[in-house]
Amino acid sequence: MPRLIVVLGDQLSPALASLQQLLPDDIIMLAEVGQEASYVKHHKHKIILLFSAMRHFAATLQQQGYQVCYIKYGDIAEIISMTDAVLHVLAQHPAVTTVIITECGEYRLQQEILSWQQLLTVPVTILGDDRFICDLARFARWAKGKKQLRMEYFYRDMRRYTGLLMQGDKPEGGKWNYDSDNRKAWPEQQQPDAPLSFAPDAITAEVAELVQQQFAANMGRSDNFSYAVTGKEARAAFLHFVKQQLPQFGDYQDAMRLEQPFLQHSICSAYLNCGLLDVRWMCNKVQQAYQQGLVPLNAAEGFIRQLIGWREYVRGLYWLKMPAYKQNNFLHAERALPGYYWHGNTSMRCMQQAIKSTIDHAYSHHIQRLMITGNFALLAGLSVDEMTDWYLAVYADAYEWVELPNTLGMALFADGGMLASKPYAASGAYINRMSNYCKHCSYNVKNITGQDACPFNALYWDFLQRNQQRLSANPRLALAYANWHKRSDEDKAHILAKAAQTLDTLEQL
Ligand code: DLZ
Ligand code: SF4
Repeated sequence: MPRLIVVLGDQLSPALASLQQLLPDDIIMLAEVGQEASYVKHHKHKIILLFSAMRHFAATLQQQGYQVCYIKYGDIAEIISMTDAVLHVLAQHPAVTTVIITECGEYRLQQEILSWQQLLTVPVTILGDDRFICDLARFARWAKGKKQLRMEYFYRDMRRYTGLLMQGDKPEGGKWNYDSDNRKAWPEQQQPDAPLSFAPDAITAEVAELVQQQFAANMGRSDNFSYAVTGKEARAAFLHFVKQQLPQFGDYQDAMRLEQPFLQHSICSAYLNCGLLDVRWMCNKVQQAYQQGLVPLNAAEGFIRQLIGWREYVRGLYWLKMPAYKQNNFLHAERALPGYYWHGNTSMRCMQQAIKSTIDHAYSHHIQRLMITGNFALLAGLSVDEMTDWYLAVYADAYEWVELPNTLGMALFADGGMLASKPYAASGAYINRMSNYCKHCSYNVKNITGQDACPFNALYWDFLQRNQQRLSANPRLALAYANWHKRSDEDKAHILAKAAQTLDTLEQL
């Protein structure tokens, strides 16, 4: 008797729990549906990546002899949601005895899937997603009774649990974390190696055409797509990174450079988050490269921390705290997003660069997301709802489990410090230290007031002043507040007036 195995667009892993149970009679369903493709205005590259990778994944299963029911976008007008798709396939295959699905990545869709238990005439089995190393029960046990859920302690547990970069029960090299080595600015003359890119094949070209027709108004272009769309290609892209970029990944993790959107970053998060790459395989490759003396410890440790520390931690936190987490707005940030978040036309060179790479590649690296577009939103008090929707829409790697804690918690401090120990607020000086943007900007990073002053500067002080009641007790902000209070009343008034004027003319910056 066949069972129906439902595979979602970010579950494209042969080792997926539900596919591990596959029997010869079973039917596998993948569906391109309007609701998933439109719950935010996804970047064109994100939709092309998923639809093309889904079609390739389905074709491989078919070649292996499995029965796959694939619903293409728009082929059956009545199918709008995953629920519609499941009902449609069940009606076509009345012999199906049960529906099997691996737990999904977003609370919104989880609620829909849970409703199937009542809606469908056959039972529904939801399996845990063991593509993550830390299952949700393990995370909940770790979190239980803790006042603060600090990533660093979770990460150490994960190092012990996985044995990655461990010498017995001691961390490799004697320290858990080498981040203090990882803040170098990019050297003036150095040219980064490009990440591996892939010319669209016939399947991708067809999908790109579809996306151009159906999602014309969404961010990005459909004629410059170059992501991997199969597991094989994604593994090649990652191995290229390990060889070419990883050796210097640590050193320049936080660096930013004009017209260089990728630097030493892997650009593999989109592959990992839709299932084309496996986290354990990636970590083992990085560890091997370290053991073979091909990459230094600060690079290997920094990269592995992103995967088994940060990534697993935000996923655990998301499921532990949802749905209430999404309602947080600790700093009462409500201001509308200026238009340049969508088109990138701003004289602020740093913002223009971060948004340009977002438009061109559905990608910008973590420090651009945190310290440029995120920092600006934090300082200007931009709406948490609008910002979280923006991040979810514009990045090819974004699903709510990873996007929400990173945006709402880390970048916007809207959870009041559940995730970050302080707001990542910074003036232009930080951006100037970590990039060459300010040298090519019409604003002057040294000035706080005056016509040409860098907008980040007055906004930074205004942020501290207007949130004084909520933030001044934070010991990690003590120095910043002391510096603010040292200023004369006249000085403060000038700065706050400049910030008010900046906020009034936000759209024109
Ligand atoms: C993001 C996305 C998009 C754009 N389209 C689809 C789709 O048509 N079909 C599908 O199964 N999944 C899609 N996804 C990914 C889902 O939104 C994702 O599985 C959930 O957000 C849970 O992480
Ligand atoms: Fe950004 Fe200010 Fe530097 Fe211009 S001067 S690039 S606005 S930080």
